[in-house]
Amino acid sequence: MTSSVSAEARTIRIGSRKSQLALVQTHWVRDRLQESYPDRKFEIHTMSTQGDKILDVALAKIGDKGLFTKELEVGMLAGETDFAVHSLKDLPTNLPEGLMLGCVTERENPADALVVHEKHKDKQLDTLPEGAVVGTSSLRRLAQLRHHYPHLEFKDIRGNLNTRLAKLDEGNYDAIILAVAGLQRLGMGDRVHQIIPAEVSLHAVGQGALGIECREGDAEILELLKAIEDVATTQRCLAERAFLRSLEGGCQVPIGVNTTIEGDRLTLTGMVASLDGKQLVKDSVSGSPADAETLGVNLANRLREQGATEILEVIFREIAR
Ligand code: DPM
Repeated sequence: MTSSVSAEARTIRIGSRKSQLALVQTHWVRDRLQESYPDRKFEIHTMSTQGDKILDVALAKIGDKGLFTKELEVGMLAGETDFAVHSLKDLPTNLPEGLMLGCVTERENPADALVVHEKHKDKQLDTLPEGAVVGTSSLRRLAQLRHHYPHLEFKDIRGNLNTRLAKLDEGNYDAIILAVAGLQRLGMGDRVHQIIPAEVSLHAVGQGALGIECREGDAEILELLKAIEDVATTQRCLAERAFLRSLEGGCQVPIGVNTTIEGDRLTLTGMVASLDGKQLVKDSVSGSPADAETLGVNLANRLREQGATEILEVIFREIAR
């Protein structure tokens, strides 16, 4: 027995997807932790997830049960990694037994962005011509944009950000919709042509924030993660996730949210829409940030009273077809 063995802290192993965006995010987390704990060793382990492999099928059809997270979760449960870094919006609201949301980091702009083909550089969503083809695979973006702009056409688009931008630039689409946060993190913020206002498109639950998933009750990891936690973002995202969980909507249904914290008041706005955008129910609740999850559940109940259950039932049937 040498004393140096017990004195040396173990290396922390971080699970990440291999995509460019995932790696930028994971390096950001690693660098912040390294700054806070200069004496600890952090190591990144990359893995491919199902979502990285299936690129030709509409997202909504392949379901959402951990499409981008499952392989990372298996790694943690097997003890190969200690925590995983996700785009919070890709992390299901119900996690596998034995895992938990360890922390949520500071949020980038959570809004959606309109990115246009060069020929439309003087246009905005309002002024795109009749029949202009807008690329998105998000049913949430589709439903809300159809609701506000019934004269536009919508076409599925998959692939990573660079692939999508290339498809746009080649002229296959007049415009595409992407998260502002993803473009900014990849240093492509200049491609954001218009930040789509919340009145037009409510963002996805957790959009723009990173969620760190770890083993339940792993005290050492939970303590380390405190260094990168953002309390306000956490409260907002807990409200958003409770809302989505309560509606039993996965991340691939037309459910959108917006949250603000002003003083000691958290306001959560949420909406559920039909795929054709013709039915759209929307409401808001406010209360103490300490009651974030209750606020989410209350808003879900309100929307159910306004017809959200029926709208979602029709969508689940359509997706299953
Ligand atoms: C989820 C959706 C999309 C991603 C659905 C939605 C967009 C799919 C698409 C749940 N995950 O938003 O309604 O447009 O085909 C994803 C992106 C980011 C995380 C890319 C994006 C980066 C932004 C972030 C894909 N996941 O939305 O443009 O960290 O929030």
